[in-house]
Amino acid sequence: SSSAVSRLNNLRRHLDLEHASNEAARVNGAIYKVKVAGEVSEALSLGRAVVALESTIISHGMPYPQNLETAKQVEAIVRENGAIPATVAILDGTPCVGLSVEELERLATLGKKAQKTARRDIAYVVASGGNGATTVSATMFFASKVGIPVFVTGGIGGVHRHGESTMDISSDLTELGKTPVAVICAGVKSILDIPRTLEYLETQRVCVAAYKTNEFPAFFTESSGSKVSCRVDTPEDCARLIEANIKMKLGTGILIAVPIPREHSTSGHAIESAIQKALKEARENNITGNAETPFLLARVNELTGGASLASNIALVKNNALVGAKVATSLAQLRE
Ligand code: PSU
Ligand code: MN
Repeated sequence: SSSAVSRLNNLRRHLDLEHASNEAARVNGAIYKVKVAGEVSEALSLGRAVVALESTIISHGMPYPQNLETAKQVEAIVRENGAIPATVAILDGTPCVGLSVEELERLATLGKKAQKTARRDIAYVVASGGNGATTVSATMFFASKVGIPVFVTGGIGGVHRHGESTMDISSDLTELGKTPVAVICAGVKSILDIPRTLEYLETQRVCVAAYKTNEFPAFFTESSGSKVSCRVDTPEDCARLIEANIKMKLGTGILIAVPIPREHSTSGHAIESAIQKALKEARENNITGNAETPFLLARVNELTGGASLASNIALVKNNALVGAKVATSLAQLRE
């Protein structure tokens, strides 16, 4: 049957990958290869649904112990909805796709002692045998490498406010321009410049879809005032979009923006004043580069008395629910 043929093809692709990574990776006696968890590799070889998850949100995006609790709950939601979770991180220099509970605990307790690992940082963390928590750009790289087309997170990086002069533009956006993985998020935080982020994504040729809305969401709130050109209303719509992108070999990523459920959104005014204050503090204390996003996230949380963290946790869980359904729809479509 056609489904048996497609399973066989999946298996073949999978074996090729393992083979290629073993061959190509031997340099100076060290084996530079990606460690794929058993259940993840099995699901991939059988063409079953897998959802990739990032780890900077654990180490730098949330405080302990909420980070660990959330990471475990997100994995549980993915499973309850028919997919296998694959959290990505670099542990002792080895890139891992799919972590055990002990490994999640290790990352959560390391917190900011883990290295925030964007795409540019991968070689250094691997070469120095370090512990790296992967951002959206690095997670996309590994998801694509092992053949996971769906990836769930909270929010992605973007063009920072005043990015037109500082040139602080997250490599998440360029990675979306060159890696065919669908990233499911709640939009972009208003610590960033949302209209410029959308302009930059267009330049990078990225399809930006909004889920059950025509407007791009702003992470803590449903609306940003910016419209998108693509609307999706069901997991099946998302799966067809992802499949079209793969079949057409466009090579670019897809951003699927799911608005925060209304009952969990934090009042726009409270957030905006906290963001203004945090941005001013960042400027006064000269906090720039890859330290800026973690600083702003932590300060906005403190200034809103934990309200922003509660919203953040709720929206990540909602994204995990949608992402798992998208991954299962996609697996069905490809049978
Ligand atoms: N936005 C959030 N939470 C996060 C991040 C962004 O609401 O944890 C993390 C993600 O890992 C994202 C990274 O990929 O920050 C972007 O960092 P930068 O702005 O330095 O590129
Ligand atoms: Mn940056």
